[in-house]
Amino acid sequence: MKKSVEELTQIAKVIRKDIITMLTESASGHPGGSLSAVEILTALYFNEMNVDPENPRDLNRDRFVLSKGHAAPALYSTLCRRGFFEAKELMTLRKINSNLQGHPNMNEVRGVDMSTGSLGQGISAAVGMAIAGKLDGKDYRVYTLLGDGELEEGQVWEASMAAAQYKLDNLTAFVDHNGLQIDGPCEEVMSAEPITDKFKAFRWNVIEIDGHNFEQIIDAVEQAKKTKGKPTMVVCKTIKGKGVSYMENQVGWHGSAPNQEQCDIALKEIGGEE
Ligand SMILES: Cc1ncc(C[n+]2csc(CCOP(=O)(O)OP(=O)(O)O)c2C)c(N)n1
Repeated sequence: MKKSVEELTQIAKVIRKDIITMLTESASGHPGGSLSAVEILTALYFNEMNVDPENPRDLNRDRFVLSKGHAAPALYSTLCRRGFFEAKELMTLRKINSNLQGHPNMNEVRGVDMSTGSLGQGISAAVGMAIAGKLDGKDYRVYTLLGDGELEEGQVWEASMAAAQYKLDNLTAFVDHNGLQIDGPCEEVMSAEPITDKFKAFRWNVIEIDGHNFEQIIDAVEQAKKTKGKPTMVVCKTIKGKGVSYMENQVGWHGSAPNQEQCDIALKEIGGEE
């Protein structure tokens, strides 16, 4: 699927509105880090990735691992709008007996390639999938999305060393570099800076972009495909809570849901078609 930038922009609005309405309905969840990741997910699923909603376990499909699993609402909406399941299911987020639990479950949700939620583990699974692709002689690509707070996990750096060691040029990772984590700015809690230099030192190809700019995301993905012998890390400058003025850059919106009044304001601000 190759949607134009105009089409991607419209889809991103739908996904942002889904995130807000899902969280309002569930009265819990993570809006800030879901909203910062919307363009990255939209570009992957609606422009780049080879996936088939009719055959979600196709052995030759591209894989995506949401390593920052708490951004599940963004992934659920993206999969839903890409055709993996019906929109009415979104409103079951975090309810008892729903498939759409607070963090993604690969055994229950069509299109989810890895169960995540424990930060640091997703990239490690993605490395395993990329190694498997090489061993099986397949040409699928593996994508994974990490948070910048998540980079504080030692396991991320073990996975990164392994990815370089095994020359995983079929692996493209993104850091959602919104500068905030659960308790405050990453700089104050536990700085992973300089992120770009660290991944370069770990022998990755590293690209820095604006994570809300579709042209730059698509271009980075293409550059990654052309890079042979090493994995690519795309460090995406983003805004936590992007698209909702009262949530932007606010630590307090990491893990709290809007009420109905706040929901109405957010939906109006995001705009787009009804
Ligand atoms: C191993 C582990 N430790 C702690 C948590 C709790 N936790 C959930 S989100 C979060 C902060 C993550 O920050 P970041 O990766 O920057 O995510 P974003 O700001 O993009 O939402 C933490 C500590 C977790 N999910 N897993």
